[in-house]
Amino acid sequence: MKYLLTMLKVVCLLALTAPAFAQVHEVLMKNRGTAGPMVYEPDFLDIQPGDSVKFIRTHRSHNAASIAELSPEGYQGFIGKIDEEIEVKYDKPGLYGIKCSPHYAMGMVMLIKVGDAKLTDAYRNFKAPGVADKRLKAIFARMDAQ
Ligand SMILES: [Cu+2]
Repeated sequence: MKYLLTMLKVVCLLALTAPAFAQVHEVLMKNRGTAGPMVYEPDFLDIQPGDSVKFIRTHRSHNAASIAELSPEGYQGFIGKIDEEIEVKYDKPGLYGIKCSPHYAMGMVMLIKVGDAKLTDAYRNFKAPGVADKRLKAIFARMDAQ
């Protein structure tokens, strides 16, 4: 019993002193959401370096891929396969744009803010195709309002 109590104390102490664990944030890929057709939910994430984002196949025929123009310098990016659930780890601070390859112009985009990152003119002036542009600007406006 005494041993058990000691162990419990050790476990509690570890839990209190351990650094915050890296989190996995889930994003749903949907044909329709509260913001309309072809959406990621949520369309904006504010995460910490070391965290991951998991793209969940809620409906079919979607993927997640980097938007090269909306990525930090030197970022290699990724292109998920259609209907593939992928988990992407973000180590470096910055703003990362995500698009669904087949539904980019229909506005299926989102933005991931990792650590300390500010919107630059390069992001603001970028012109995305179709509805994506409107939705990205709406995300930027929400960031500005924070
Ligand atoms: Cu899609």
